[in-house]
Amino acid sequence: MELSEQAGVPVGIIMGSQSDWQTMREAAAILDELGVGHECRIVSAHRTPDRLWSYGRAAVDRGLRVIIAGAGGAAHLPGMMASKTRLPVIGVPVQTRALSGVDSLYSIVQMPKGFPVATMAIGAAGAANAGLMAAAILALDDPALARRLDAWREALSQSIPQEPSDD
Ligand code: RP5
Repeated sequence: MELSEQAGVPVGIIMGSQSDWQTMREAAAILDELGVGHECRIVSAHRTPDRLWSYGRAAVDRGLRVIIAGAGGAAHLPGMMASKTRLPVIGVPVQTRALSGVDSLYSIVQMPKGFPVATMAIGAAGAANAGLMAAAILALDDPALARRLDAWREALSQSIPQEPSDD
């Protein structure tokens, strides 16, 4: 990855491993639906710490505005990224086999004062909500995106039936 190149997209989706993509693709799918540009990268706090550092250091200058970071187990990626950039970082705890993602959640959520991570739910729902949260942040100064997000939310509400069925 050439970090001197401009990202040209507002959202960076980063994850600790290829194995996180099945979860993190939910964030990318929501951003696709809402027409929000994003890039996806594997950046591991433990396996590629130099990549983490250079991604975080260059993030603002490359034009990124929000970072979504997903990781599992000893999930230090979101917190370390938050320590390296002032951009809002949204953390997604990836579900793990050993501890069902509670390990990921605890690794992400309990940040020390000064370096917040907006922590989502464990797993796919958390990843999708991370995409929605990133869109909501960007919609604050993007009226067209705000309208698309409102319409997305309304469509979801309309899809919920009034009564349960046996099907
Ligand atoms: C973390 O370790 C990753 O975020 C991933 O969730 C977990 C397992 O990684 P793999 O062993 O599948 O590459 O760093």
